[in-house]
Amino acid sequence: MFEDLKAQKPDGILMLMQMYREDARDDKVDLGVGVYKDAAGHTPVMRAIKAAEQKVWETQDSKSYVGLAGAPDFNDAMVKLVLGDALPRDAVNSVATPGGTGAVRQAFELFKMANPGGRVFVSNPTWPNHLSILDYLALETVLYRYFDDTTRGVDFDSLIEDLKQARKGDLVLLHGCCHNPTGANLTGPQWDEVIKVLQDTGATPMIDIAYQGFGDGLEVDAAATRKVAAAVPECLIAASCSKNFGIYRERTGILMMVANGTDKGIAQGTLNFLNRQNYSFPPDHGARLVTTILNDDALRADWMAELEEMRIGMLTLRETLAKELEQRSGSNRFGFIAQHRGMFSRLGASPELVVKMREESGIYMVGDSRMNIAGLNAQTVPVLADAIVKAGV
Ligand code: PLP
Ligand code: TYF
Repeated sequence: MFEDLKAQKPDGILMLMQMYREDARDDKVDLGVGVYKDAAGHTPVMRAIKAAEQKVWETQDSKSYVGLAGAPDFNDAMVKLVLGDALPRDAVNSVATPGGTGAVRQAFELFKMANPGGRVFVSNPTWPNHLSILDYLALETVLYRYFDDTTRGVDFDSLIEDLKQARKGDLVLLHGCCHNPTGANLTGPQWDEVIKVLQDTGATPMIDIAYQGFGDGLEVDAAATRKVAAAVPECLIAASCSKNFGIYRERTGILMMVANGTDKGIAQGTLNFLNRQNYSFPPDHGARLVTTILNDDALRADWMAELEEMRIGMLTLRETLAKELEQRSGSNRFGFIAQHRGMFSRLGASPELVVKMREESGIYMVGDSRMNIAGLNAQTVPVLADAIVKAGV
């Protein structure tokens, strides 16, 4: 039977990683996969994670199963980190998941269980895995306009026009902060307008927040998620610990579900059921490290300080790149790079120019011209600026 299997479409970002590895040039620049890198191009284990690992190693006396929803103290700490005081704790149902992707997958499955005929509105563009998981689950997807190719900002009027087409029973997927792949984000007042549309249409929001702390800071980056969660009767939130704790391979994330008006036992029980069907108990090691950090004042302060160093470093790279491009192009048309937030910026170059920059200058960005800003350093910013101007972007 397996001979009937068809080749699956590979992930373009992971393919690019492979191409980069195979490129023999030593001046090549990796702006591909969304992994934080320091100035030496290394993805470090954060100091607080190292300390938490030591603490867990010294004190953990069992590796027995935890619970289907994951450790309660992990759930509490993460709900607090993401939602702050926006909602009382018992208004939020939650389960630990394998990474943010696990949370996204569980959220879509939950939606499909609750409303098999519902549609999922996703930004155009969005993270490719959103689309491929939706397609795999055979959920109807509706793209809403998001990015303005001219300004490289959010095409807000079109976004609102498209979101008004959603209705009760539809799911509207929003990026909580640091939009992947564009780097263009809604302002506070724009979020208020989106909330108004959600309230008017009755559509259910789902927020994917994978980069809290990478944009304008831990609190500011969570502000929109908190505002949405407090303003609507039902919502889903998928959060990842991969980036802000630097624990990519540990697979640590959480799905939160606000379901006012639904029996709490049924809401939480359904989340637990979905975990049980898909992988039973969620991974605990990364979750234990995160909990150890969030519940220890000194570790938490050190984690926040290192995260802030990373954020400021990326912001500085953005500003330097925008400045270097202004000098070389004699225009401020690249100013959007300093306005974008998070790891990514969509440059707005054609696929042909992306290939040209890769072949001629060894610059590896994703085919849609998404650049991982953390892939740069003081030496490679001018190299990239030269390549962009030389390619005629
Ligand atoms: N959502 C978005 C938008 C992402 O960019 C990522 C990135 O990896 C994730 C979710 C999930 O990440 P992970 O499953 O590694 O936690
Ligand atoms: O968008 C990114 O680069 C990150 C990492 O299949 C990633 O979110 C990329 C591809 C993938 C899983 C994660």
